Amino acid sequence: MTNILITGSLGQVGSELIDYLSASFVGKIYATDIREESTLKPNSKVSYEVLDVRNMESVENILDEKNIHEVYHLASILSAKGEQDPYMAYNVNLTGTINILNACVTEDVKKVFIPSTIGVYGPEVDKANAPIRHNSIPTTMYGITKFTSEMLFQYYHNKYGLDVRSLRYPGLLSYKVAPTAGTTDYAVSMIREAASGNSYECYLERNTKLPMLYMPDAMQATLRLMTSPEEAIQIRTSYNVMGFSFSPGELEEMLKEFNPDFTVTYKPDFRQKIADSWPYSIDIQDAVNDWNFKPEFNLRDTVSDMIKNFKCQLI
Ligand code: NAD
Ligand code: AKB
Repeated sequence: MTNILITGSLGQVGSELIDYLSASFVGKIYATDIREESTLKPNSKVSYEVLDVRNMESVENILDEKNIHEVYHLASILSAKGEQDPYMAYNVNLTGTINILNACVTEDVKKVFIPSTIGVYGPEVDKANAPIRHNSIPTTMYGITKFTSEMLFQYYHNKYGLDVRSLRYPGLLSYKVAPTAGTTDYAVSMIREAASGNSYECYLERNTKLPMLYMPDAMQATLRLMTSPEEAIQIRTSYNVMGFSFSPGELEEMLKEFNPDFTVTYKPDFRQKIADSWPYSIDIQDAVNDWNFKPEFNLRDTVSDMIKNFKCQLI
């Protein structure tokens, strides 16, 4: 029996990860978030609790009271929201993360998953196939907090033997819970509007290419990383993972194959600068070699599956 705690569980990733974890683990899942009301669908293995990860005492108490063995720490302020409130992003992303790491050591938690992001790269990085180890300095508060967090993962592993594992997710594409706080969110919105028969106004330029991954592949990668033997995990900062890269213009062209009347206008805002600081593809070879990362969806299959599911939601 494995008791699992998830922080930030009501977000785009958490609300999907819960289904994957409850299907593959025997035990209890404690889903938490700062929000008072749960939006999760009923599941006998899952109970919901309010938890603000900035509060160290609350973090320690819940790990102790619920006898937690594994933590999936997803609570975070993403890139766009982070630029609107950098101080909050610092507190949630860095204070929250060190609270989790420290409490996992004191409460003897066995394993921790904490996602990182392509936001750890800065504008000087090689844009194509960006390497895991890099010297570019991120220019967003989100990137600064995630880059520092990666160093904390390695520090807690080396100093305390804490089994911290991490993936640098690229932009995640999904249809269940809408992303609201990031820079790559445009892609989900554009696909949803095309499926709904609407037009779309894009806040990034037509040619801005970014790495992406479909949610089922992100979830498979997360489970594969977390169930791999400890000795297989060679990277203790964070592994790069991605499925494919595209620009808003390329996505628009593909969506026209599904809806020939679909139109997009381009009106870049502050998120353009964030996107310009990120690479358009990242080197995934370590994930392939160490624990057999193997994404299955290409862009066309992803778009087709998302359109089908968005259309079902409209009925
Ligand atoms: P999200 O914004 O959809 O969800 C984050 C959740 O954290 C929200 O439900 C929010 O209420 C909660 N939260 C905020 N402050 C909190 C606090 N103080 N205490 C507890 N909960 C709090 O984000 P997501 O897309 O689900 O991201 C999950 C993780 O994956 C993050 O670490 C993010 O950096 C990473 N990631 C996501 C993407 C992506 O495309 N979605 C890409 C790269 C990395
Ligand atoms: C964002 O755009 O902030 C996220 C991410 C790539 O980390 N989707």
